[in-house]
Amino acid sequence: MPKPPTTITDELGIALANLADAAGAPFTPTLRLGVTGLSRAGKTVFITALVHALLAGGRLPGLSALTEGRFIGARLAESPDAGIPRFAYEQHLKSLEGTPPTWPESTRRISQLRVELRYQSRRWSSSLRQTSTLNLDIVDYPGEWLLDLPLLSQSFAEWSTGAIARASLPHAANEAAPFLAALAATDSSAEATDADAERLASAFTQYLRASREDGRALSTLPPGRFLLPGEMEGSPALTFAPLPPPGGGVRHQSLYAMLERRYEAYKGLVVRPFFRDHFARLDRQIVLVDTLRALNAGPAAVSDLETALTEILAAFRQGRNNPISKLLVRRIDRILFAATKSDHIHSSSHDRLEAVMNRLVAKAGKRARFAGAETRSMAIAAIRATRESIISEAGERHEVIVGTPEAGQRLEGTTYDGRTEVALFPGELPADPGQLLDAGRPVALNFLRFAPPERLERNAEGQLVLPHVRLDRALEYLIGDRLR
Ligand SMILES: Nc1nc2c(ncn2[C@@H]2O[C@H](COP(=O)(O)OP(=O)(O)OP(=O)(O)O)[C@@H](O)[C@H]2O)c(=O)[nH]1
Ligand SMILES: [Mg+2]
Repeated sequence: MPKPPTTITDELGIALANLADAAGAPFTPTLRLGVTGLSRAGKTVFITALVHALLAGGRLPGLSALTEGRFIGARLAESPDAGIPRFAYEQHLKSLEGTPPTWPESTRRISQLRVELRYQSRRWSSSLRQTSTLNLDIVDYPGEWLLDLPLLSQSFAEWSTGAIARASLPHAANEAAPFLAALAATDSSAEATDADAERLASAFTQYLRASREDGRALSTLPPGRFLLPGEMEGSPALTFAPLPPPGGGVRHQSLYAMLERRYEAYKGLVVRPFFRDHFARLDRQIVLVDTLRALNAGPAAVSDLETALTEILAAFRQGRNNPISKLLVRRIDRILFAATKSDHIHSSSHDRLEAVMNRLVAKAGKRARFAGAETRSMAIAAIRATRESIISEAGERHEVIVGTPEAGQRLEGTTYDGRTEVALFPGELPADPGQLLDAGRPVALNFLRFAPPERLERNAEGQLVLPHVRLDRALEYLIGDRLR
């Protein structure tokens, strides 16, 4: 039985925060949307595109409040938490609209945005319709930090055993070798020294960094702050590494005991507050998964992604709410599993992409549904960077996508310069998603990263329209019922 991720004090804090939320906004319902996704999954782009579509009246035919003519409009509202930086919406949008357009930078700190949505409720007959308001709160954070959530229910010994076992797997041999060598040269029951701790922590960080390179695309390696330390860089809470538990008792002065204390400090100072303040108070969740990047890297990366998602999602509170639980514990009652960047493949393959997504989150989804939450899988692209076309070659028709690969992207000996448009046949996703986890039946796939779309259309008010794939349907699933 895994330990709960929170202590009783945390629970009290969470309940008080929920009560304060309720008391602070007695007349305006608030929906906290959790945008969950590993590093580079597409969280920042998704939030920017979603907010832009709401503010600028983007093309959202799947959003019923809009098609029924009940959606009045949206505006950015004052943030409810004075201590959290504001999501740099304008800056992210500016980079997407620039010449040439660029994707927003990878996120380095937490930020939040509140969007106020105004609509006419369906509950009233049209002559009596009143304007209602829903506050939509969205938090953005570096994906690396998400990897830490499973640590909350693991002791140092448990985490160490798991981390060393995975570093010893054959597919990790290259990147883990220096760390394993440093570990072999260490006596964990010897007197603790800072020099030893620093040496091990630095070898471990190198290993984490190497596993995250594109070709490997491994996902499950906490601690997240080792790669993005921020102002905590060099502090003891960030200077530890997994150690094999020593035989016999653990002496207080030993290296093992010191690293164990630091591991617990990391959890107490970094992970628990992050979880308590942001993840324990969500109403709805979209889980963004860059399925295609993992597929590109092969079966080891796919199975790694599956493990990471299952472990991370186990840390969330999912289930049905009743009026009391809504006030105190607050549960996530609806989860959308979204395969992102689906514009990297032709829409005729989107069904298969959704099947792959379903397979990756099968365990996590089952657990959530068992607890009473609703789930759905969807292939989406927050911003569509490609168009579709058909190429005939030697009598065969291929469904291709056309776009501009980002500068430096390579395929079959060609390195792209970021300006040349190409038609690409990325390969076919297998009908049986199980094949993607099977090293014996390799699937040849070629996905490239594309630059954001250029020459965008403008709507009647002169605002840019960002093309997307099913962003509207994702939005309808996540908030549609709250705009009724
Ligand atoms: N084609 C396409 N590419 C996308 C889309 N969304 C994200 N990307 C690509 O994925 C990259 C990462 O997207 P981000 O939104 O920054 O990812 P993130 O989850 O915020 O990543 P971190 O901040 O590092 O955790 C972008 O730079 C784009 O290259 C999309 O809808 N379509
Ligand atoms: Mg980001």
